[in-house]
Amino acid sequence: MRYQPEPEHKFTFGLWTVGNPGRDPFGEAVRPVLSPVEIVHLLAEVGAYGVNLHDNDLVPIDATASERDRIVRDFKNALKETGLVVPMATTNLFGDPIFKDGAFTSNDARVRAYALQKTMQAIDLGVELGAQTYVFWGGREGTETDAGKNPLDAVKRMREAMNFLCEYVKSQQYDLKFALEAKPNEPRGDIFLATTGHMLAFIETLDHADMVGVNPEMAHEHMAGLNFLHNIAQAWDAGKLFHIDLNDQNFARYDQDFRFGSHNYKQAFFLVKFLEDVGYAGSRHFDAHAYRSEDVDGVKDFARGCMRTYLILKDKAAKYKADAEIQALLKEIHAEHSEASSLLGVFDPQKADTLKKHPFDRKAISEVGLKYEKLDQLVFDLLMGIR
Ligand code: GCO
Ligand code: MN
Ligand code: MN
Repeated sequence: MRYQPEPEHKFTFGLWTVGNPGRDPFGEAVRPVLSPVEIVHLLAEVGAYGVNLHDNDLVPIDATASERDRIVRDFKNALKETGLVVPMATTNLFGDPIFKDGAFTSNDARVRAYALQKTMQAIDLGVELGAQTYVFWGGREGTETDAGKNPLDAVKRMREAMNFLCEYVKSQQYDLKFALEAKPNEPRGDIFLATTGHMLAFIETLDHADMVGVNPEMAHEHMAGLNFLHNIAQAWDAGKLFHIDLNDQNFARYDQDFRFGSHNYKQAFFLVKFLEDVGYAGSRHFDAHAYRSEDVDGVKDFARGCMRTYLILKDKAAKYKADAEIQALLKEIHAEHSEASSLLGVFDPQKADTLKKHPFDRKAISEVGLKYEKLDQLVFDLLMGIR
């Protein structure tokens, strides 16, 4: 069957995504709360490859040691039965009231220490389940007023926590990488390290920068009005695209977490095309949830839709490559001007001298139209199934 998800596509969902019962700040749950075991079976039914989790999506924060062991055992059995894997895990450092003013950036040393303790335990759990990527999303690491918290302290505390946890992973000899996920706001008024670009710069200041990359989320960059593809390209160029959260969202809105491709077809297309072109080999993780209008069947429609859309766009990307008219236009647009390109590249004094004397016909160069209108319309036709 066409557009059928296969394990090789590495489609994953969080327990919290398909498990989202539709609760929001204005209303109660509209769907039953599914157990982790039920969610694993649901994901297997729709054809997902893996399931990711926060510590407390699986083990309640107040569980005793024996409860924990029973829950983890049942969950592992469900994984075994279905063949699903757990490629990524993370810590819930935002749900419990103790984190009301952040975790690693809290002003209270007791909260910061508890956050480290909770994360070390959650890392142990993730590794026990087979995770090789560990995500950090600092949902509560921010402010509503800058009166209470010093942003300079916050960045230093965040660094201290990351350095501590990298050392912890090394001391345990875990095969685990960290992926930092940015979001500009919500649930805090402003969240520190607001975009993927901020995260990339921050990572370079860490003691073990090689262990740490990013987990960019499409909706989060769109909330900030940014071009997701550009940020993904920069992360890829830096060798830091360790994980990705795919979803969708109208620009400049609250965190909508819509089904992948539900809103911005074109951005989603160029993103899929990029991931496939460069050979991104990590999980395609859908961090989204079904509309609040849906029941459990609607949740399955949502999950199938995320994967189907990805595969349709992947197919469109292949068609783009095979389309003679599009390729001819691209060839024209990217035509080599060898006389000029020989003057570019690595500096040498001779080259600089030649370049300084080289005549450029500014008028002739600028008079040529670039045909992007034509190309973009061809892209539209392709996406709409006209070509
Ligand atoms: C959000 C975030 C989260 C994180 C998750 C894993 O906006 O709520 O995207 O879903 O991705 O907590 O870190
Ligand atoms: Mn989100
Ligand atoms: Mn996310």
